[in-house]
Amino acid sequence: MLRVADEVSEALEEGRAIVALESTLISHGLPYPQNLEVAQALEAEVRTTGAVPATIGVVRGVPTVGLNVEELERFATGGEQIRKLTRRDLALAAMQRADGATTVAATMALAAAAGIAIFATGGIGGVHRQASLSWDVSADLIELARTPVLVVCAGAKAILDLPATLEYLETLGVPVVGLATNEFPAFYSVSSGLRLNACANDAAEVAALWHTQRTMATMAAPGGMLLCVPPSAATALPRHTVEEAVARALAAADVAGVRGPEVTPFLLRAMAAETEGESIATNVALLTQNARVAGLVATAYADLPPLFAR
Ligand code: PSU
Ligand code: MN
Repeated sequence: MLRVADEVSEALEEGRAIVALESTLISHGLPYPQNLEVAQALEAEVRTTGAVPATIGVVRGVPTVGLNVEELERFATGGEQIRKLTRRDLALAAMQRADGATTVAATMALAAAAGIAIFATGGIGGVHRQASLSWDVSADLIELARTPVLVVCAGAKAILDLPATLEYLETLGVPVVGLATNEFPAFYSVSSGLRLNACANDAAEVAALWHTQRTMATMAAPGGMLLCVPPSAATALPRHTVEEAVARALAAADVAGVRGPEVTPFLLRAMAAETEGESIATNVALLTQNARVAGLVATAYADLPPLFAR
């Protein structure tokens, strides 16, 4: 039911550091060939910290933790042949032996099933703007509430309603921690104006906090945690540039009548067009940074005493 790459299962057995990576951003979040380059660069970045990368997806129906080189290439070039799978889609894809890229929600579920506790992505899904009309709230948020995985991200994607996303995470009991910041980053931009109530100064402090949460799992905190890393100032985009592009991207989505799982990939493509590719450069830079941070946290976490249920 679950295929774990040899390198990953050896690292699991030996209690070494592992970082899960998702595949939706490869198949549906970035254009080819940047997506393939990024997929490989993220794995390389994790390795520089001494941790083992495990890119997750569903290969011909088999949930796979640690895609190999050929599979990464197929996921990067497959376009619409590769489904976008969130948690609800996993069983159907398995039964139909389909290829599918996993979202943050589905990647968390499969990482936890394999015993991996740390995961890096770009921006999580969240509460969409106008969600009070569309009810479009990403399954990523609910997954954070119930699955014990630390997700390293640059906040929620800027196309979303960020204040509502933060409120909803609070409702769900998910800790949102800033890395050396007290502010929720805005994915393409450093600043959102939204305050966080928890800040960790470095990777060791994040690992200690995450380890503490895991030891308290049965009494108070069964789910995950969000670590927010602001994009580097050198590659971040100004907020007003992003907001203008988001407004035009949302208008285009409205005209095109896009709904459901298509909304996020459509908006990301529209953002790239509106910013003449700048949003892609920012997205790639923050992904790389998050992979490195997750690797550092994972190596610090691996040095802490093992838990009963890791
Ligand atoms: N981060 C990126 N690019 C992406 C995504 C995240 O930098 O494409 C993906 C993630 O897989 C996330 C998904 O789970 O977008 C959210 O989709 P939705 O809004 O349909 O839940
Ligand atoms: Mn959605």
